[in-house]
Amino acid sequence: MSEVLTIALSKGRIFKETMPLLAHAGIVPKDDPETSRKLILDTNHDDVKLVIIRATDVPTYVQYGAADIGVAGKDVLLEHGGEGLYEPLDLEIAKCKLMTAGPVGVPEPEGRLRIATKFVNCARRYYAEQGKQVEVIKLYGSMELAPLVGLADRIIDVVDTGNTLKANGLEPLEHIADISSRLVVNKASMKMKHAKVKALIDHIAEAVKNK
Ligand code: PRT
Ligand code: MG
Repeated sequence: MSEVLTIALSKGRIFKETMPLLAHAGIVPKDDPETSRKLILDTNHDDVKLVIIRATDVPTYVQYGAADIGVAGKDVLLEHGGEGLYEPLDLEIAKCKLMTAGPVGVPEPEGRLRIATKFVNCARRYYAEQGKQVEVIKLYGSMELAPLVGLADRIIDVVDTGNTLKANGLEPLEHIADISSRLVVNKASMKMKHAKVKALIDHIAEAVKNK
């Protein structure tokens, strides 16, 4: 059998928005991860498999070569650091913005700010660039709650419509980065499986351009 190409994806918006791009490359999964409990999905090609994992785990799988290719949000890549990965293509999907946010109309308090976020590396980097002293508090979800209960002065999260912030009495403040999902490739796979990887990147690039 020929060498297998493994593609790492998360369920939800990334899976949904990546499927048309993969379809353009002739790749169609045999199961739907929203209804199947399988973590490894076969496709119409015997030599292409999809692994379905948490969004934040995609760079790790690709970095260690457990997957050859992955699709990850730039937010996740900025936080991971991108070590061991090539990032050859912006897929222009799952777009949003990485922002700071805080309670509506509440000015920044004096002294050391408390920042709640799951993006702790991004937060440290951002405030260091601003020359501000901050305490970064790591959370795994529902960041919007932190300022409401006095856990933090500000949060850093991805924002799309802004409705989640608004529903919780928060407003977006500073723009840190524009976010979209990127194709990432394991550095060894890029060499060892070059023809296959290159063909896939080219097909997907064409699909992105024609969208
Ligand atoms: O959900 P899970 O904890 O498993 O992981 P995840 O949230 O990292 O995964 P997923 O699938 O929700 O998001 C995958 C990627 O989609 C992220 O890494 C981003 O690059 C991108 N993306 C695009 C978003 C959003 N838009 C988005 N709106 N990721 C999350 N959100 C959340 C945000 O955290 C907030 O809770 O949606 C809420 C804000 O949305 P608005 O429209 O109310 O502003
Ligand atoms: Mg989510």
